[in-house]
Amino acid sequence: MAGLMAGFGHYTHAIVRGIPASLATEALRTSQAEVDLDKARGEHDAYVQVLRTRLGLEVVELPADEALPDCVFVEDAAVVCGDTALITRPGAESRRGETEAMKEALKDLKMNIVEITDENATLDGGDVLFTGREFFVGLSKRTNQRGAEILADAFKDYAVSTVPVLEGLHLKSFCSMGGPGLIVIGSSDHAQKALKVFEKLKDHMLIPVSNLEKVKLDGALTCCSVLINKKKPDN
Ligand code: CIR
Repeated sequence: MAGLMAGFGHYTHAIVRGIPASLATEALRTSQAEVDLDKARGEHDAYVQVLRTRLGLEVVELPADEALPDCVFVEDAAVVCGDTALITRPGAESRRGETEAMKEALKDLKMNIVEITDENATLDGGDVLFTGREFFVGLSKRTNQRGAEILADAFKDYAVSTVPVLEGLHLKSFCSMGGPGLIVIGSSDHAQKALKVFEKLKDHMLIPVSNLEKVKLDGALTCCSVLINKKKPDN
């Protein structure tokens, strides 16, 4: 099996997108909780600030699109690994239009673009976990086997395994990597119990970021940025 990808967990750029007013009323969701648009925007701004100032990333901010209520959840529109960007075909039809602006932004960053054009394939980035050595692709309500096969074709250097997602929206709704040795953890009771263990570790750094509004729309923290480690110069 291949070793850990060089530079895994190091990023130079992040692509994010603004929150349209339609998020509150029209975004897809499984809960009935009411979404406070101002709060959601406030939390999102604070999150983007963390990417920019605490993590030192160059942040590309795509404008919100009222016709795409879920567009802030950019993770689902592309999978970036090394210099290759796979533009997905989101499982929810209302979200398919989100890939256009993402594709243009990734082209501007001189990524090698691969697009899913097969109409039988669906893939949401939220179902794709890259460990630095291999990919795991969740087969969920949003992602199918054909989507996983196309991802395997796009990233031929890495093994790809599928994982059934029986509960929740995506594979990364319940697990995620922050980088080598970096654990990303949610605020649920069982996640907080696990956090108590991690707090005993030396050299850990906790940066709290609130996501209470977007979680009402099934949005996890990783869903709001596409992280890139760019080696090629822009021109
Ligand atoms: C949806 O149901 O598609 C959005 N409301 C939430 C998508 C969250 N995506 C993610 O965590 N990768």
